Formats: sequence, structure tokens, C-alpha cells
Amino acid sequence: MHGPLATDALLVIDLQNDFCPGGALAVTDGDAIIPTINALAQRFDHVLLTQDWHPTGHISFASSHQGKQPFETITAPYGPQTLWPEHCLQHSEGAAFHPALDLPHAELILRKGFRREIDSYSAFLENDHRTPTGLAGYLRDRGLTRLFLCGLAYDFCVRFSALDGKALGFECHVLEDATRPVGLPGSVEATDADLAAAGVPRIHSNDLLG
Ligand code: VGL
Ligand code: ZN
Repeated sequence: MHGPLATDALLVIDLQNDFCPGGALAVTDGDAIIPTINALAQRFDHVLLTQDWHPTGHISFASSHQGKQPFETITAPYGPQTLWPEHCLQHSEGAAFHPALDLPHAELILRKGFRREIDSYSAFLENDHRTPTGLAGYLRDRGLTRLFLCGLAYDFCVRFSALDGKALGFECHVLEDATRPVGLPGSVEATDADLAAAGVPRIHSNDLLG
């Protein structure tokens, strides 16, 4: 169904210790997808990773806002912002990629969320939905037009990366067995609906691995 093409890229979102069991913002079974991602990567000439990479005092941390708790929402200058436990602090062990990831030929690591005053769920645009990260330019310069997304978390960074990628003209697919959600109330259902409405198919790794 999806033969590997020179124009394909596997985009591995935020497979970092803090999003895996034992981490500061652990996603249930977040590490269970790693063997699948390692196998998928072998089928791709182009593998790209994102790395959530926050400074201390980041706007997305509940601890940066007096009286606020994780998973509450605030109104930031750029719009609504969910608050999180402190996670993926720059250079911390929590921000490191999970040690079981085996992606020796990964060609790009794109860091995001590195500015204190703005978060970035999407690999393409920061949370103002305007400021580019540079990924679209990289992909266009390299002739990469078809993207297969996996990693963490389905309902946040995978979701917004796929939606923005599609809106920016890339053919996007989400590998549903190679991603896991944070799972806030309604977030998975909203993600399923957004992806369907945008024309981003959810596929299974077996569609690629055979
Ligand atoms: C993410 C919440 C906060 C993600 C990153 O990778 O989905 N979620 N920062
Ligand atoms: Zn984050």
C-alpha cells in the first residue's frame, strides 16, 4: 500500500524519557511503541526526530503560574495553553531520547518549545500557529513530501504536527500503533475527529512493514 519512496520521511515525535513511564509527564505505555518505531525506521531513508526542549520557568509549566495546577488551562498572549508538570528541561535526563530508540541514520533533530514565552506542540509551528520552526523549509529543500508520524503524544504533539504538516502541503499519515495519548478528557476523540476532517489517515505499521 505505501511503498517506501525517496520522498518519504518518518517523523518521530518527542520520544523522550519524560514522556515514558517513570518520567515527569509519563504517557501510559509510551515506551511500548519503541520496537515498532525502530522496525519502521529501517524502512525509511529519511528519519527525523523532534525533541521537546524547555527552559526553566517555561510558560507551559504549572509551576510558572502562581496558584495553577498541572492540566489546567490558561490564556496565554497567543491563545489557550494547557499547563503541564515541569518536563523536558534543556539538557536534563528527562529531555534525553529514550535509550531503547535505535535510529542510527536519523538525519535531523528538531528542538521545539525552547523559548520561555511560547510553547510548541507542533513540529512545524509554535503555539501561536504562526511562528515557523523551520521544519517545512527543511523538508521542501530536501524534497521530502510524504510524512509518516509516530511518537508522543498522539493527542498533543503528534496531532498538531500532522495537522500543520498537512495544512502546509505535506501528505501526512499517522501510525496509530506507533503513538500513544496523554489522554486528557476528550483529547483523543478530538484528535481522531481533527485528523479525519483534515484528511490525515491513520494507518497501521503493518501497512508499511508488510
Ligand atoms: C507534549 C505536552 C507538553 C507532547 C509536549 O510531546 O505531546 N505534550 N509538551
Ligand atoms: Zn512540552
